[in-house]
Amino acid sequence: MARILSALGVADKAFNGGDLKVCSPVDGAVIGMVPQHKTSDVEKAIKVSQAAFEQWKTVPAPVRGEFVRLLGMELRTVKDDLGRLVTLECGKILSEGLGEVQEMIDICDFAVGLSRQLYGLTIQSERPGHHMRETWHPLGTVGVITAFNFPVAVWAWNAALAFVCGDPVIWKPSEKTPLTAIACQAVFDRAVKAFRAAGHTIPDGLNQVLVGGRDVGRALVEHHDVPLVSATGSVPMGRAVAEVVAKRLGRSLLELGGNNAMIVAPSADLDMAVRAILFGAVGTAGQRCTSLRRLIVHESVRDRLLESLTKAYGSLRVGNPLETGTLVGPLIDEASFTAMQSALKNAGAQGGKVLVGGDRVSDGIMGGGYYVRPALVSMPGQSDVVKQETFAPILYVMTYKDMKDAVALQNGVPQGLSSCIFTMDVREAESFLSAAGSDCGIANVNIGPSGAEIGGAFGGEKETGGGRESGSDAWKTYMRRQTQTVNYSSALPLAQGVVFDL
Ligand code: UN1
Repeated sequence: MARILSALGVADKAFNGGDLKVCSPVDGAVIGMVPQHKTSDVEKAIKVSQAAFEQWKTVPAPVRGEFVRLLGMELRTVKDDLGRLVTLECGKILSEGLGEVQEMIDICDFAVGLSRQLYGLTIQSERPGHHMRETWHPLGTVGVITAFNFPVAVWAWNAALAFVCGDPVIWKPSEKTPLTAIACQAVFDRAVKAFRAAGHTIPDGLNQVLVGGRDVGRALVEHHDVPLVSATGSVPMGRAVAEVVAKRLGRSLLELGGNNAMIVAPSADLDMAVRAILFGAVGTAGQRCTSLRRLIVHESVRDRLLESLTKAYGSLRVGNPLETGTLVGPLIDEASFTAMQSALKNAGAQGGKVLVGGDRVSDGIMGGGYYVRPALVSMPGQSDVVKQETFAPILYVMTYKDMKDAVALQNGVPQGLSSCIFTMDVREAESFLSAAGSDCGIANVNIGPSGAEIGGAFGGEKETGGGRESGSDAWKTYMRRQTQTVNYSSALPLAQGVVFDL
């Protein structure tokens, strides 16, 4: 642990001697005692951030992009160590830890290109000798609140865009995963050094990490000098953030819970569906906001699909996420295990039947990790427990007769993040993607609901919060739009033909 942190350039005092105890979900061992910030530090950080903004907003966007290019280069050199640290701190298997760092590199590359493409518009004016345009300007400090399950990539989605858009970032990571955040700050600092060595100017404090609890998060969210708060996490957390930000008429970008479904139609390639279901439902031990939680399968293929799935579930290797061959690592902590057990109990009370899994795994497991066998639960319908997001590997299975009912089930939950259909029927596929189909922010055909690429806008509707991060034109949220009208004539005509002469 100490070796990885020092390889990443993290100073000893950043993870020793503090009062925030960080435990690895892999074996429960204490891997850091991190010093925490106080609410009074928030005000200081915002001051530094504002000063950074004054300078950074005047740097040409392509030069800001050059900084993000260097950040991407630094990330490439630390991919192995940072990926391993992600695994140690949040428990996802190493391949996914590395994948998360790759996602950071990808968004940096995307942002570099974007830095030359923050395009506005020209607009035809109704008045002679006038022209109009729309220009995007830097917005100001972006407060980024992230969850334990994607401890580094979600910061990168926000930060890479914020930096090219001309905005500083103040990052409040999950209290469960501060070490990876501190490591990212060290990587960031090296990119700053390289940028300066190349003769560029960059302000101090363009990115700052605030480690702390709810009070620190709240002070950040409440502050009127944080024009945008981008928050990832649970629905209750997002609701609280949205209320506070709305009260001061700030902008929030929310990426909250998902309750993602797959519809499996009679024509589906079942072998492929099984593979997609496995990655979707048990990958990251069911702790992605995009994890597959509901299977809506046509009654004619239910038995065949469940037979293959039960078999596949039975042979999943649950254990040390650092070992090759492991597909399911630990849950983040005991509370998560308890929540899973209580969801399974509720499912039973609501007529569900556990087909496989759900139990704690202790064979060959080290120390105090909470490892579970992913559960497959057959449900008679979409009862309350199915409508809730339980952040654990539970997959509820329901059946349908008519595609219309399947889509109604898919849409019949409060969350609206990701969705997918397995079918070979182009009518079914296109209907699912149509306005009358999936109501989610993400809708896929013949791939699972998780593991989105960075190029698309990421986020969802309803209780998922409506925000969009990452690719496409998500950058617009990080900038302010200005409509400009220029009169190059010698007259002063008013719009709408209004006459106002002395
Ligand atoms: C999350 O779980 O908060 O689409 C983000 C995915 C990943 C991101 C998940 N690219 O599953």
